[in-house]
Amino acid sequence: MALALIYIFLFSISFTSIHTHSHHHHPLDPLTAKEFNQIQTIITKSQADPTHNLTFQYVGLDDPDKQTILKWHSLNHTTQPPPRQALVITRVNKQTHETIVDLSSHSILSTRVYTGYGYPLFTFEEQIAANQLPLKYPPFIASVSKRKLNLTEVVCESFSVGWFGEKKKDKRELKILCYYLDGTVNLYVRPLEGITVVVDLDEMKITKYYDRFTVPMPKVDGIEYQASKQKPPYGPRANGVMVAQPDGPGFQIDGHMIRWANWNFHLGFDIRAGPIISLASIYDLEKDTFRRVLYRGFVSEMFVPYMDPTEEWYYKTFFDAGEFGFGLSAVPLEPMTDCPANAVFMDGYLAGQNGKPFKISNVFCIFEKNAGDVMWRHTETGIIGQVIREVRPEVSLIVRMVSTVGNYDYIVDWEFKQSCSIKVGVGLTGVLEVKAAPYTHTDQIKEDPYATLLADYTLGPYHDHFLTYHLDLDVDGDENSFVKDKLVTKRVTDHSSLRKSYWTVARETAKTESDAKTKLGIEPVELLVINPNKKTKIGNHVGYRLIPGSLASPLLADDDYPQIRAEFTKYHVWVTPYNKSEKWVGGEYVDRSRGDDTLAIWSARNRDIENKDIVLWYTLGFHHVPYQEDFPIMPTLSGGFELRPANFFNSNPVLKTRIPMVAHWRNCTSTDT
Ligand SMILES: *[C@@H]1O[C@H](CO)[C@@H](O)[C@H](O)[C@H]1NC(C)=O
Ligand SMILES: *[C@@H]1O[C@H](CO)[C@@H](O)[C@H](O)[C@H]1NC(C)=O
Ligand SMILES: *[C@@H]1O[C@H](CO)[C@@H](O)[C@H](O)[C@H]1NC(C)=O
Ligand SMILES: *[C@@H]1O[C@H](CO)[C@@H](O)[C@H](O)[C@H]1NC(C)=O
Ligand SMILES: *[C@@H]1O[C@H](CO)[C@@H](O)[C@H](O)[C@H]1NC(C)=O
Ligand SMILES: [Cu+2]
Repeated sequence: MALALIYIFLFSISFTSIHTHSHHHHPLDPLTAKEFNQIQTIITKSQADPTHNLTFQYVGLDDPDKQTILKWHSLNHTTQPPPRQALVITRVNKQTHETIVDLSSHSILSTRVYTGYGYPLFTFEEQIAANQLPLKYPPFIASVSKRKLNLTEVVCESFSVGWFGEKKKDKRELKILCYYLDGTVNLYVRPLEGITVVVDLDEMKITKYYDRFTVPMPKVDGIEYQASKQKPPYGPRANGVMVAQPDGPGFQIDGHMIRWANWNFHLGFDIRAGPIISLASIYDLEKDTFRRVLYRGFVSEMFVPYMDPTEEWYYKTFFDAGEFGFGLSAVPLEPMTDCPANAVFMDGYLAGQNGKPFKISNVFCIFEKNAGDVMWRHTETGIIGQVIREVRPEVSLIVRMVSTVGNYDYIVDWEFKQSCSIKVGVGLTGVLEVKAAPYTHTDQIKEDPYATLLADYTLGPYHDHFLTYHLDLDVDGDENSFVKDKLVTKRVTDHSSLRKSYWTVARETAKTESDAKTKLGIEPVELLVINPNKKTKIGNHVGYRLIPGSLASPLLADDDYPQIRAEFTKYHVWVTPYNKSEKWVGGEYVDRSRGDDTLAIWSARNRDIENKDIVLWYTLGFHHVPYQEDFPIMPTLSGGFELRPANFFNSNPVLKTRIPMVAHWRNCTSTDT
């Protein structure tokens, strides 16, 4: 649920953003401000009827074909890059238009009207406009008076409405919920419960209004989170720690290419996905070459269903990437708090509803993390007269973005390690979406509240967060296979051992998509993407391993409407053959979608995936039962997963990793006597 407040942040001033220049665009670079302007002009000029209102719902790079990119990449970027093209999704005259614009020839390559059930992302501007409507709507004003509240202290926010079995094509709608400030900025914890406002976005007017009941407004005390507003007694204060890299960062950024330690990758930005990691390769010291690992990785969708089936809450089943934009909801990162002192920042650009470019300052931060962890160690005391100790501190590279989708803040980290793992992390923090209720003690609750009582008049409804990642692994080339190494118990039956049992590894190679669908946490299994055409010197297939984390399976019934739309959460892992148009697991158009364009549908074709260019889809999740300590602000709840080399190298790259250099305090040492 994107909100007006974020809009203000968007204008904040950039701090230490790096402005790197390279002569050529990388073909995967996100669209620039100049390109957004160019697209806006081309699309506006092409309008058949200029009296029709035109809104830009999505503008992003239409990435070139993978083989074209790979060829260009393998020729060391010496050839002409493929032409820059953009995908533009607009709404004109109540229709969704999909246009491909070629930026080198300034022309429209193709255009079509999408007539399916779903709708594109919401723009900020239409949400802001919709949020203002109740404040001028007489029945709403009457509801506010009836509750003896002050209209000037009311703010409203937008929520997507989902799909619940309607047969006729739905309208583009939002539900608007309103909150009461009156002495707080923590608006989400003070809802005007009982009121539902439905806005038709094409007409931009209220089409339905219900005020079904009144409950007490949650209290204003105890919900303040701003440090400046806290009153004594205070909690403990930690001593400061200095993070400094006086010799500068150990990575290089050239445009959007990032080079650090043994890693090399491209970092893109998209309003739907947020960060996109491309062409991640690792330098193999022994082979003296970069070897490919991950062609592309990004958050494809985030599904957040709430478990309260009542009239005011049942529809809350959000698809944050496809409806609100994970990147569109990104907020500028603050130096020293969101990211450490040694971080560098990158800005992001997007198109506003009018198509004009818009900057999000500091949308990414990039830093070397040296947090006192150990990469590896050993103390050897087994040799008489000697103690051998070797330790390598863990230093890794982090790329971070924070997406604040209304009340929730998601901290998205991509971490690159010198051990050649990629760790993907997500942190959930921010403010719970709460429900006002007439309770001040659990003893008063007689029926299932679908929630935890968090404070007076405040329930925290149960819900889930599922994040599905698109992971196009290209392990040492694009032809890969997905294998499951099952750990199986064997009985010793021939008395050859005093043992009665042991476990061993039974490899299964997924031949088709249905072989690959995996529910984890039931049987022990190692999941790998291997290159069946490449072996290490000693004969193992080179591979990368998925170490799953934050496992959660959907608990909704398969035939429940939100679950039909989110069927991609049914398995933790899916594998599909690479297909450029299969990017968004919930479908290209997610708002009001009906599940007819999801990963589950694509995968039902049961295509061959053995020794093919394949894409791994991993869903991590959290079942969230709120606790009192999640209120009025939620300490970060973290999860993630790891992609770790598995027989990828002939010799372990960590052996050659050196202890970090000693930092030089040049200016201090000279005066320090
Ligand atoms: C265009 O938008 C304006 C402002 O929202 C509205 O007054 C007008 O009716 C719209 N025009 C059409 C053709 O939809
Ligand atoms: C690209 O660069 C690498 C390393 O510098 C070199 O080995 C390779 O031959 C180059 N390839 C081409 C096509 O120039
Ligand atoms: C309503 O709030 C405004 C400021 O937000 C304040 O100026 C006004 O006095 C309030 N009115 C009442 C009746 O409390
Ligand atoms: C790629 O995927 C789309 C959507 O699932 C499908 O319509 C199309 O036929 C696929 N293309 C190929 C070459 O399989
Ligand atoms: C050292 O001091 C000089 C002059 O004050 C300054 O320009 C320079 O940036 C400083 N170097 C470091 C590493 O702080
Ligand atoms: Cu939650």
